[in-house]
Amino acid sequence: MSNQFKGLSLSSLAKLVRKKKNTLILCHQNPDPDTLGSAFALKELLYVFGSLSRVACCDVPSKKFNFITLGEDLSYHTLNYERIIAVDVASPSQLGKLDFLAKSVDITIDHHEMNTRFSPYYEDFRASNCENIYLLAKKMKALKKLPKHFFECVYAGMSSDTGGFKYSNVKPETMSVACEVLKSEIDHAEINRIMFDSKTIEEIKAQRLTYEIMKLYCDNALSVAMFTKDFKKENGINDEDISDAVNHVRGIEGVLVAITIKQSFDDERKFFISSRSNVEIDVSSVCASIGGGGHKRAAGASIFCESPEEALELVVDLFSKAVEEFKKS
Ligand SMILES: [Mn+2]
Repeated sequence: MSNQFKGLSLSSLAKLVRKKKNTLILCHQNPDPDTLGSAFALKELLYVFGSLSRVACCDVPSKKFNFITLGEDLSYHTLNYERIIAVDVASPSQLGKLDFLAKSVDITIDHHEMNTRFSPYYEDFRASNCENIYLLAKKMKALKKLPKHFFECVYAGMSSDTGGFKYSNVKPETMSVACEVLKSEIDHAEINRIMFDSKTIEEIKAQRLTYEIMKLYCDNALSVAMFTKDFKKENGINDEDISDAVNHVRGIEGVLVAITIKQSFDDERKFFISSRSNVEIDVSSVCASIGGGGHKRAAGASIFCESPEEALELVVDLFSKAVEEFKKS
């Protein structure tokens, strides 16, 4: 991993962010509440210091997250930005179709341990990147000047990346930040209801289908659901409807690692892999071995294969090894 860029301290980051500049804020592809929350919280923070900004993402976010995006259009427009900041983006490939902007990124603010440091960066391996934005605002003594929307964004990212504060990434310091954020009197229950307890009919249908197509390997310790392009078309489900599928196949007793494989609609040779680990199996290093990355217990990658069968075989082989090694240890 090339280390040509230097890491920034929180105070040097604060100094840079304080400078008044038109800013483009970049989110990662398939945007989740942490990247969106980081972007819109940062936008509010920049506004306090007189900088106008626009948020861009290669994919259209789910309408569910309108409380974060305020319904803004996140498509990229070529404008004269004086600064580009990427948030919750671990590598250029995570920018998807906007990856051509990676070279122009001035600052990356991230929390992924596998960050490739493709620009000058600030990193703190917090449970969510939104905590980094909150701590930046605190460092800049801006908390009292920020609107409720800032705190809603931060809370959404924190709750989303911790699965509602229940994943292993939750540390005492996570709860300390959450405690401070809750003092802003946001409606946290409503945010959680929107993110976790409200599903479209298509998502419910996709959930049922996920259990139907799921296969188990390694004596039921590895669960895999493969969504081919044809299967998705036949059943009228899109990738957004199955964004949570990996968590469904993860929730089966005895499963140590859960995987979903999604064939791309645009390029049938392309397959997106999402993986989750219920134990001390580091799925980010498995994903890194095929060009992906993420967190120890939640990681992803994209691979190219000639057929869904080939993709399935490759993925099952790779993760079976990790599962078997863990069982032996
Ligand atoms: Mn994140």
